[in-house]
Amino acid sequence: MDYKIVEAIPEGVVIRGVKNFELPHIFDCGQCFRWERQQNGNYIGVARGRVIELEKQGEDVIIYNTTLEDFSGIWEQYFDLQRDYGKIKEELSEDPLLHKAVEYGHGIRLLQQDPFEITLSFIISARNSIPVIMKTIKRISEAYGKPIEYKGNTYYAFPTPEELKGLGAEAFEACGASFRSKYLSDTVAKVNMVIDEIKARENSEGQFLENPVELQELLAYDLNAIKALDADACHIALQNFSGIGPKVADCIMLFSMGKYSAFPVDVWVKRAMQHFYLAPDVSLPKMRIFAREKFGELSGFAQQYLFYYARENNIQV
Ligand code: 8HG
Repeated sequence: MDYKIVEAIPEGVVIRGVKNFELPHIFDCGQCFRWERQQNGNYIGVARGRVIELEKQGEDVIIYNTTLEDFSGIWEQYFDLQRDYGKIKEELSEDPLLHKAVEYGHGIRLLQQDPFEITLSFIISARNSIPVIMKTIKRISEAYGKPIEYKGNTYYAFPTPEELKGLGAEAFEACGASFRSKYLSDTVAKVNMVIDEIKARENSEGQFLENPVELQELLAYDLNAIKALDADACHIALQNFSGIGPKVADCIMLFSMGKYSAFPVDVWVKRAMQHFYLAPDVSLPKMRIFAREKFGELSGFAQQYLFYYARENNIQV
């Protein structure tokens, strides 16, 4: 556990005695797209249908615009505060090469984000840059998500599957998703198919178990069922959606499904691996296998320290 206590204050909550928690490391390390740095160094973000603002003061982290109830129901888990990142960093730092990247991003934590939002977000990430990914997600949210007022500004929640139901590719094209638009409308349709089917079956008791083949097909696109699979099965299942290859599947399972053995290899991680460990001609799948054998259940954490280090330092090979 990486904090001591949490207390209510009039503006929100304050988490005291927080360790391994640096706002720029967490929000600028590539895992999330809906957090914006403010001039005073605070970050305002939209997550789980809410807007919150974070400020770090010494060993305390203040969350504005929230309650103790939401802290224990949402934010404690979202910020992965139960985990001891000191222990993870200690283990990873045994490797002298990784030590440098861990030191650099010492306040990184992996957020536990929403699977539907992250699935669409990382479909958008394919062959894209982070500022453009952020802009596209913002436009989709503005067009279809619920408005939320905070400090005189309007923010927009990421839309639910129901709010996106029936949209064709052109709707996502209008938000800037370009060639990924078809993948988005396809994925939204499949997720809604599952939701509708589960609802229908709940209404007609008993039928649920009578059609096992159909049920299997259905579960193939059920993000909750996919999240419950083991890491390798999860990685395969996510690639049933269109627009999801090995790299995007790794990001989705790492950032929203708690699969910490995932090791997404994008251009930055590739450069970092080449810089620290490998010859330049190793293929991406081989790099993934090498890293997962080396870092095991901590692969996802190692990947995040490497990604942040490589991107912030603009390392070239
Ligand atoms: O956290 C990330 N890890 C990896 N490996 N790749 C990422 C992360 N975040 C992120 O946006 N990407 C992808 O990297 C998206 C995009 O293709 C590229 C931007 O540098």
